[in-house]
Amino acid sequence: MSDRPDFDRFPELKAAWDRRQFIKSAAAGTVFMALGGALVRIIGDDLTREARAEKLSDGRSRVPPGQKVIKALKPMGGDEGDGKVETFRLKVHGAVQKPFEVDYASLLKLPQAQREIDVHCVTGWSMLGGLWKGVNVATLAEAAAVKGDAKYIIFEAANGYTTNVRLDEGLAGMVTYRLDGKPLSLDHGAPVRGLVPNLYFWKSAKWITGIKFVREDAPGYWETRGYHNHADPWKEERYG
Ligand SMILES: Nc1nc2c(c(=O)[nH]1)N[C@H]1C(S)=C(S)[C@@H](COP(=O)(O)O)O[C@H]1N2
Ligand SMILES: [Mo]
Repeated sequence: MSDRPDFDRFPELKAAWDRRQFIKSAAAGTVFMALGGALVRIIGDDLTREARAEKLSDGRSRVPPGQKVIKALKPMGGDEGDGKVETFRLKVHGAVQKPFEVDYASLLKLPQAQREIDVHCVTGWSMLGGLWKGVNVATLAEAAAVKGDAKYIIFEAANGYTTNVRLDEGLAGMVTYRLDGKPLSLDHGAPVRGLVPNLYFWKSAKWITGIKFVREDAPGYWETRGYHNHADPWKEERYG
């Protein structure tokens, strides 16, 4: 190869060169390493590599920069609610003409949605292609007759957790009680959690209790603790 340095003259460049070749072949997917005389194939991270090549309809890579694809959600903790369908209530309120509250049975009587939504955790993992069932935020907004001057949505959860999103981005979300056909487990927000696509996963409130439409933005739990106010994974808006 022509750009290979002359290692007799520049021995200090050898390590960097080897590393570069390694990274190039890793990007191509297959890595062979000489180990004690034998060529050993090192299995790359196929899930991440394959998904990286996929494009969303608007041309963005399906996997945002700096993310690694994993097969299942990781429980990331938080101050849990009681997880029970019997006590579940969701309040839809704020800048709306018809505020209302639904229990679990009433939530199931609203028009239901089933959507494939990728999630991206700020700590660096993504889970792609989960099939989430629930009710679209847009459905709840319509039922509540959101006022024209509402600009943001605050998702409210058990024990005071909140997260703020722009109105249009929140309206693209849902409240969900089922992932891949199974009820949510307690650590993932049972019985119902928020789910906001295209923003880091902390914008998806577990153990949801309310959706509040507001005129003024109000940074939430993580947003007031150093996380980015907007949280676009493709712009790596991780920290504020
Ligand atoms: N109510 C509530 N929702 C929450 C959180 C929380 O602490 N409390 N943590 C957020 C963060 S930081 C992440 S990464 C995701 C994690 O969801 P998971 O535990 O289902 O993976 O939930 C988000 N929703
Ligand atoms: Mo997180």
